[in-house]
Amino acid sequence: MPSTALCQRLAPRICAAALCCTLVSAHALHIQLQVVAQGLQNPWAVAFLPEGKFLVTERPGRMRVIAADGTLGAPLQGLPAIAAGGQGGLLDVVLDSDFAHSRTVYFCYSEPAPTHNGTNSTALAKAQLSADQTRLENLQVIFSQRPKKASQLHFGCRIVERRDSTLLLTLGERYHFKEEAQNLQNHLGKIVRIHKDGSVPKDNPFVGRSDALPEIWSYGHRNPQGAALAPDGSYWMNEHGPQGGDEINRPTAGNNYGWPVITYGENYGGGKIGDGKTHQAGMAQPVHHACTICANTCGCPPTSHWASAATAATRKKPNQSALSIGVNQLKS
Ligand SMILES: [Ca+2]
Repeated sequence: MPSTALCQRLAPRICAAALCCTLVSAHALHIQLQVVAQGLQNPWAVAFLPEGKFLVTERPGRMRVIAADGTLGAPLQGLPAIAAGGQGGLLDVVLDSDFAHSRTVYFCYSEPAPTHNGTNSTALAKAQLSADQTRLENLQVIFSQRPKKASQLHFGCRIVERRDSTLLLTLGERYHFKEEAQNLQNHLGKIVRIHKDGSVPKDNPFVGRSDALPEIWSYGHRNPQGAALAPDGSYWMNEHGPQGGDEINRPTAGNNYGWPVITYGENYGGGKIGDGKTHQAGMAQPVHHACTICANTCGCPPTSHWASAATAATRKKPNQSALSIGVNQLKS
């Protein structure tokens, strides 16, 4: 495993790749990387369609169907307005568990304020992929992070459907507003749980509290950009921490994951964050923390039966145009 000192010397992306490789080798994963498509700009997420096709987002605001042989489809019609810039744009996409019948997809993105005042926030939308796979139909925005902020940073934006058919969406604290991750009256630095129609599940942890928003599932997050269900149905995520403090967490209902009060990292360029604490009563420790953990499925915990996890391995490389898919076949 790369040492902390080595990580601090290397560019984050290089270190991320090294850590991914190390995690893979340490747990006897067998990864075969294969370039399946080229000509994409900032590919950010991939969902696996029937017949070997791929549904891929590009951060500048495009979603495409890619054929099994790598042929790029034209950008789908029907997307909402997207505030592309910095870290923002069209980000995650997932298929509904009933996609085979409903053709429903969920995607999240940086949503501009309707007043065009330069602010934005993460939003989650649902739509149906048309039968000819050329457009999105019946678009509905089912969640918008509040408040909107004038920032191009820390959108979070990973969608996971739980086995109870609710959706979990990760939300960043927008970088300049890190203290708000502890404020239960907004959506900054939170994970929210909603029904597929956008309504709030009655068993969410803060339902009925006047001092908290009922959508919130967990809080105290920085920029959570990786999330997945483990084979046992438990929810795991990883989040970009400050320098040297990326985390893997297993968020459960109502828990506080500490940012920015506790952290293992420091400010970029040096200097402690807050009081420099790593522990505090009432705040959960990460399952794992490291200098750099890439925010995709290769950063998720190894388990005994990841049947066919895949990762868009290029999503953090701004100039990369190819989509590489790694399929692991875990033996341990
Ligand atoms: Ca934490």
